[in-house]
Amino acid sequence: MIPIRYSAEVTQARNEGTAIVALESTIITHGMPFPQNVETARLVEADVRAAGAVPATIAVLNGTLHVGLETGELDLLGQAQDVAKLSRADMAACIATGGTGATTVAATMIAAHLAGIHVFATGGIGGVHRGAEHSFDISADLHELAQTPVTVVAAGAKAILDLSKTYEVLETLGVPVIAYGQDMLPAFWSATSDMAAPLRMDSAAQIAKAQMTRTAMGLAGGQLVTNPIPMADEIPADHLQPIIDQALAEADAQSVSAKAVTPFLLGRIFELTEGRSLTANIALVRNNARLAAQIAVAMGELRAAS
Ligand code: PSU
Ligand code: MN
Repeated sequence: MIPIRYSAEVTQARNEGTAIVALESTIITHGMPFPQNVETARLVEADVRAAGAVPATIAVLNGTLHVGLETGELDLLGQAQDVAKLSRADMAACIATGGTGATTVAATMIAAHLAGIHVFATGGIGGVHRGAEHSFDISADLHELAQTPVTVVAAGAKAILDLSKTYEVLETLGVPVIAYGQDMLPAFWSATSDMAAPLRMDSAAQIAKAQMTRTAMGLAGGQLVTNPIPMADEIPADHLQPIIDQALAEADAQSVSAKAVTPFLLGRIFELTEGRSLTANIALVRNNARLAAQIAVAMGELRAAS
């Protein structure tokens, strides 16, 4: 009885057993400016297809949960004003009241799981904000990773966050954090950080097998795959640090709180880097889409072989 609509492409993939990769929509409505948001969403979908899987961009449109957006729907969402930012707490209410909302990492995981999709690509997950000991601002994305069986490919947690507290919470919640192809955790716009990754894997097949093993063992939850931004596109951490500090100070001075924090910080960092943060963000999401597609294809092959 959930009003759910699959795009034509996703319907066909479900019928034929083609690998599917979920994509979120908050990055479109709240994470990037128009028109780069729509252009990026299209490129990311094309990257998934080029790697042999089918993209399913997820959003709630007029009370219907959409799994896969048709061209016109993506255009509308990318330009719409006052779209809600949906997480676990408010997705059902949005559907029930006929609203329109973009899905965060947490809400996209829930929708993906409902649709039988096991892999999801985004830019960066939410996490523990700096100063969380005062604000208690910890993204619902972390708890979602602990309970919903979807592998999330991201370039790490966003570097605006308190990264060490974010990874401590993930460890406490029992979420596997896997760095792809390197020993250190990436830091969103930067390919590396000073933190060693809890786990390292070097192939999509290993990552696929790890998620399937978790599920077979009856362990709830997904995995976070942290995929470093390609070196050519990264912004070195020491260049970004003063800019992030300035954006954080401005958010504090203007009492920005709750759901508005992350969009405010991303927007200010875009302005302060004169667009460089957006170029990097686009490169890392596309890179994540390619890896997610490989993982989804590998899961399909493992399932067929078992
Ligand atoms: N990745 C990006 N840009 C974004 C996001 C992810 O490159 O804007 C979004 C995701 O939807 C994520 C959300 O779930 O930011 C985190 O918001 P919050 O910190 O309010 O939980
Ligand atoms: Mn928050």
